[in-house]
Amino acid sequence: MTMTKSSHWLIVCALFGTAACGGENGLEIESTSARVSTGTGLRGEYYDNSDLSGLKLTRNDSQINFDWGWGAPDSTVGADTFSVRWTGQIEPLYSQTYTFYVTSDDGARLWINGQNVIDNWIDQAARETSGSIALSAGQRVDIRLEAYENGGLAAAKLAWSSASQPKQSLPNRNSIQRVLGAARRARSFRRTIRSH
Ligand SMILES: [Ca+2]
Repeated sequence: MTMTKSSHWLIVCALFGTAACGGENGLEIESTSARVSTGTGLRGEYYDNSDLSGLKLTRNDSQINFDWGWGAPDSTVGADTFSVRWTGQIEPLYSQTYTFYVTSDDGARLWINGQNVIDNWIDQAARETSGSIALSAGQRVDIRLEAYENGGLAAAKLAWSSASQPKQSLPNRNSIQRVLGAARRARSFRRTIRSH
């Protein structure tokens, strides 16, 4: 991928709040070759009941890629009846139709930019569902994912893809690290130029 001054990369900003984008909870790097902005993940609210009631825990999740098995996400919620709401923002790299994939056990539902793209709020074994929405490059939109567990095994995973973006977990820490590395190299290169 060729980085240009106008390039944008995935932005995931926990809604602690939107100020996390470039704020003290986020990280923003400007360089001559790339604009990189990353947050700290999505805010996860963990509820002790399967209907998003009984809030027990709020934490930042850097990636939604959970396979809880027979267990619970935290000791404060029951292993067989809990639910989670994740909120934050994403910034796509391309002006394209994006497909979002949610694997959940049991049910889940997903909103992107206020639009309900996945509605699968049913008891089930782990299964992947998907939904699509057109997004604009560099335009941050809200994301909200809700999932619940109602007995047996439990899992919640989130990924996205577009015509130009292979399917990847969301947020994708590897991508962020790769771009941060490129930005640091660009800064180093600039210093090298100045010193000669
Ligand atoms: Ca289950």
